[in-house]
Amino acid sequence: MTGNRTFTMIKPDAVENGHIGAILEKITAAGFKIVAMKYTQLSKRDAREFYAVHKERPFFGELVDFMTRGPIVAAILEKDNAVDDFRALIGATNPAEAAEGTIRRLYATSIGENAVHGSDSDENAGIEGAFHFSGREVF
Ligand code: 3AN
Repeated sequence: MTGNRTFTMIKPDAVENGHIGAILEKITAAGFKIVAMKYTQLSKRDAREFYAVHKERPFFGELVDFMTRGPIVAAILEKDNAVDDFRALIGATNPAEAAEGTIRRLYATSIGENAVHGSDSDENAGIEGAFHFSGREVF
């Protein structure tokens, strides 16, 4: 059985480029309900913890610098089959390979600065949502 929640961030590049409104419009038009949302900025410590699975990758330092350089929008989204449907809506990690009409194809500039995050499993959706929101805010 697949879960009905996922977690997203509109990343600093998309915020800087003025795409918050357009991205939220795509998300809600695709049938996702926004369960919780906040405009915030990650500290280096937050970003290192959030992306800890990537800490051995060569781009880790770059990823942490990028994710902390400006504000983000963090949100928990609800829809049937939320994780997979949201990954389809955002498109491939590399915007050059992302399908036509996907959020990354429309708004991302590179593999490193790719506009949005989407959880890759139900388990990670729960962990990532809990990282950014307390139970009181979410339920
Ligand atoms: P996704 O975000 O599509 O799940 P992951 O989990 O492979 O992709 O990568 C997490 C984040 O790390 C990406 N969103 C991107 O910002 C960054 N990233 C991935 N690959 C690279 C790369 N080759 N160079 C720079 N940053 C990268």
